[in-house]
Amino acid sequence: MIKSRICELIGLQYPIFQGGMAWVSESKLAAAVSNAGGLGIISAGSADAAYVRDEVRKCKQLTDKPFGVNVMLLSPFAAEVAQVLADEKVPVITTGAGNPGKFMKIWLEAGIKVIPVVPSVALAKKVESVGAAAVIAEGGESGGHIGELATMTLVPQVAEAVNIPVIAAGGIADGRGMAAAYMLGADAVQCGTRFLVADECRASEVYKDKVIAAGDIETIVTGRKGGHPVRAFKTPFTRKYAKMEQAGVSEEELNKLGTGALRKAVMDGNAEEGCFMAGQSAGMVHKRQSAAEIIRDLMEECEAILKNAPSLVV
Ligand code: TUI
Repeated sequence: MIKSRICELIGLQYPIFQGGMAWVSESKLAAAVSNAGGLGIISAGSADAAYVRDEVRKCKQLTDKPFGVNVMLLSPFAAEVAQVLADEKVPVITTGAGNPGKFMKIWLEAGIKVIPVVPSVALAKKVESVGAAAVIAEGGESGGHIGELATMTLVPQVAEAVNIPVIAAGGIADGRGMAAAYMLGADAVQCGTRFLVADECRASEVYKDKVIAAGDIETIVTGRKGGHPVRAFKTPFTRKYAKMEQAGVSEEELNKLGTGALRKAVMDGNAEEGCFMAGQSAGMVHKRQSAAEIIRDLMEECEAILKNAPSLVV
């Protein structure tokens, strides 16, 4: 058993969050993770309020355990999704790609535990001061939209700066990373890439095969120039995007190329035009498993490492 304040706070068996991945994390995956004792998270991504309400209701049918919804704050539908989540009184909301300040009031009034992703100490302190229940400190090893710092440096600095629990994310895909996160001051971990290959995950076969086949230097970051850096697998899409970026192509052109590219990867398995977002930990993901098996393996590995740790000190 690993004790964690986050388990008591949310009512979880295990201190493991499944990252909210746009297009990927739907109710089926989230419910499977929650039923296995972790925190399953539905991604609202850029979807509208009707889709999100439907997914939340499906998840409530599939599990009686706590689950969360991730709100991507750059979404044009963020405000209407925020209201639906307050109406539905979802147990947990995580946020990404921005400061959730303007939605805190309606979420807290609905009794929701709000757990923002923070890329810096400054935002961690700010959201703590307005009522966040915990923060997810996500380093740049992660997939998708990323911040500046790495997990190794971000987690201890955030843990020192706030009193609320810290969930470490970015580069964590096995029990070794989970044990390390504890040493850095985290109370739990969030994994995205490892859950991409879960049996219950809807990602296309092509997407899952890419994760399993990935080596250590298989990802690239594009979009730094436009201020929205995104980590994804090196594919024809990212190579083209990177070239256009280097050539100084306008934001508008780049956005045109990027629109729909994640959907093409997740839903169609389009290896040519798809944007396959994934973290650096893809190189550590070797097999397909159920969500319950992933959680069991993470816990067993982490516990074995932590139990053995005293032997390192003589
Ligand atoms: O959000 C993510 N990962 C994502 S979002 C996404 S969809 C997207 N696609 C293209 C461009 C942009 C987004 C795919 N993957 N992770 C959490 C995360 N949040 N990473 C970084 C941040 C972040 C960045 C700045 C959070 C807050 C923030 O605040 C800035 C401020 O206002 O202080």
